[in-house]
This record gives sequence, structure tokens and C-alpha cells, in this order.
Amino acid sequence: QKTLEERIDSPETLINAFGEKAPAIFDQVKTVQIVACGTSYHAGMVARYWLEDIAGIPCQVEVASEFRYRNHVVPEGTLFVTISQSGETADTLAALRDTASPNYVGRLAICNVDSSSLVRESELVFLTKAGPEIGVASTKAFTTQLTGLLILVLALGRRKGLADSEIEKVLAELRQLPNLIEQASALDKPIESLSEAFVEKHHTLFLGRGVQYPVALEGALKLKEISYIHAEAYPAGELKHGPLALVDSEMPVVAVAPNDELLEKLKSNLQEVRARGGELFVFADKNAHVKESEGVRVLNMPAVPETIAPIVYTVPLQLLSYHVAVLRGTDVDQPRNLAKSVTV
Ligand code: F1P
Repeated sequence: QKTLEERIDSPETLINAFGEKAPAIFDQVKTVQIVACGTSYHAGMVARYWLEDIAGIPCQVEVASEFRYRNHVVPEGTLFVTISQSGETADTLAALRDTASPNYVGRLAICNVDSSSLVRESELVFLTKAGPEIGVASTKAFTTQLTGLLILVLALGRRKGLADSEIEKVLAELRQLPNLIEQASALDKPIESLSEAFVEKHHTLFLGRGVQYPVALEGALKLKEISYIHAEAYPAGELKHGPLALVDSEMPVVAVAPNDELLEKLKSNLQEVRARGGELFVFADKNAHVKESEGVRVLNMPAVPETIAPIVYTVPLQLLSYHVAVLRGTDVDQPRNLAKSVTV
């Protein structure tokens, strides 16, 4: 069986990743509706930034658990995309079964399990092939979902006139991904050392801007799921619209700020946190030379091309939650109250 890299080694082969009905359906797509739960929903939020930014295709994202509880105005030419590790999440399946409008031109499942209901009931499929997730909380499912979604963005974008040279650029970034994920994983020791600061805390705030906001949401979800620390994520600019009231020395704040421009924009938010005694943890590009100081700890990340940064920056956040959970003695693989697939 060919690997993904062999199947989609050039712009014209991207479409092969979605099955034989893809060319006819993709030609009709004017807009995309993404529906998913939990971690998979966060992957969909990242994809919205990519779809609008790279391919110029409008996109809506909604949690599957809400989708069927409101009436939808479905624009003509809507591609309905579900994302799910298991392919058995009841809310996601119910949303898929609620797509009778003729304005939906096709249903695409981005899924990890070939034999799942979601795959069976969708005319288009992208299999993430992440292998079985050992723990309940999705981890490698998320990074592979993002890879699949980026390929979708390129394939749809090409049909809307996105130049092959632009597509080649992103494909070249994607080829660097295994190496960059390895480099991010190699930061395990420094992340373990940072994790000690969270063990005794009851709350944590995650901040991100733009496409890193859903990554911050995912960081907060992982911390909640496996270490049972209350965590919230906000777009950095929202800090002053409420959450700042919560910040004191008992509230560690994690900022995901891959590049200089983002760091510059985040600076005033970070100062506000420091002024209130909140300890800051900045995950930034090592070339941004962010300095550690009193109350500011820095995780120096490898230099990462912009488009794939959300995929790479997810890894240290997952590792942070893992180490906090281990130190707190919780069961990382079987968190209390959670099930691998929520089928009710
Ligand atoms: C959705 C999900 C996971 C979460 C946990 C419960 O599952 O919310 O993101 O980590 O496993 O279910 P899925 O639809 O992606 O299988």
C-alpha cells in the first residue's frame, strides 16, 4: 500500500486522497461546513483559517453536538465535512444524517477508522491512518486530521485557481513535518521541567492568536481531559474583555506565539498578565530570542514554516498535559468520566 506521501506527491495528485467521486464533487464546491466534536472540532477550526486564507473558500465550523438543534441556511455548493477519530461519535453521525438539503454537494469524512459508520455513510473519505489511539484523549489523531485538512484545502484551492507554485510551497512544508514533529518531541525534558509549575494549580489559561487560537483551545482541552486542571483558552485579544479578572499568581498562562509578529502583538497581553503576578509560559520560535525573566519561562521551539505551525505547536502542548498528568498521578490513558467514542 502506498504511503500518503507517495499518493500525493504533486498538486494534480492531491485529489486522489479523497476517493474517486472527489473530482466531480469538488468542482461544485463554493463553501465548506465543518462539523465535529472535541479535539476534532479544534482541527476544524484550524482548517477554517487555512480554507479562507489559502484557498479563499468561505467556511463555517460548528460543534456536532449543536448542529441538529438549529435550522440552517445552507448556501448552494456546500461541502459537508465531518472530522472524527473514531467515526462513531453519536453527535457527529447525527449531524451527518441531518444533511438533506440539496445545497449540500457532498459529504466528506476525515476519519481514522476505515470500518466506521461515518466512513460508510459518506461519499468522500480521507483516512488519517494514525493507527489506533491508545489513550482516550485524541493526540496523534489531531495532527493527522490537520494534515488531511491541509491537503483538502490545497485540493479545493487548486480547483478555485490556486497556483500550482503556491501548492508546491505548502507541500514542501508538509514534507518537513515528520522532522519538525520529531524536533518538537525532543523537547520532552524541558517541557517536563515546565510541567512542575502546574501541578499544584487549579486553573490554567491558554492564549493564542489567529490560527494558534484553536491550538490554544486544544492545549486547554488536553489539560482538562487528562490532568483534571480547569483550563480555558482565549484569543489573546479577548484577555482584557473579561478573563484578565481571573489572573493572579495562582493562574499560570501559556502563550502560543510562534513568530516575531505574533509575539509583538501579544506583548501587551503578556505584560498585563505579569503585572498581576501570573506566571507566563511562552512557546515561541527559538529565533525570536524571547528572554526568560522573573515569572517568564520560555520553550524554544524549532523554526517552523507558518502554514504547518499549528500542527507542530500542538505537540509540546500535548506533552505538557501528559507530564502534568503524570506528576498528579492521574490515569493518562483512561481519564475518569470519558469514553473513547461517545456513542450516546
Ligand atoms: C471526539 C472526542 C475526542 C476526545 C474524547 C471524546 O471523538 O471529543 O476529541 O478526545 O475521545 O471524543 P471523535 O469523534 O474524534 O472520535
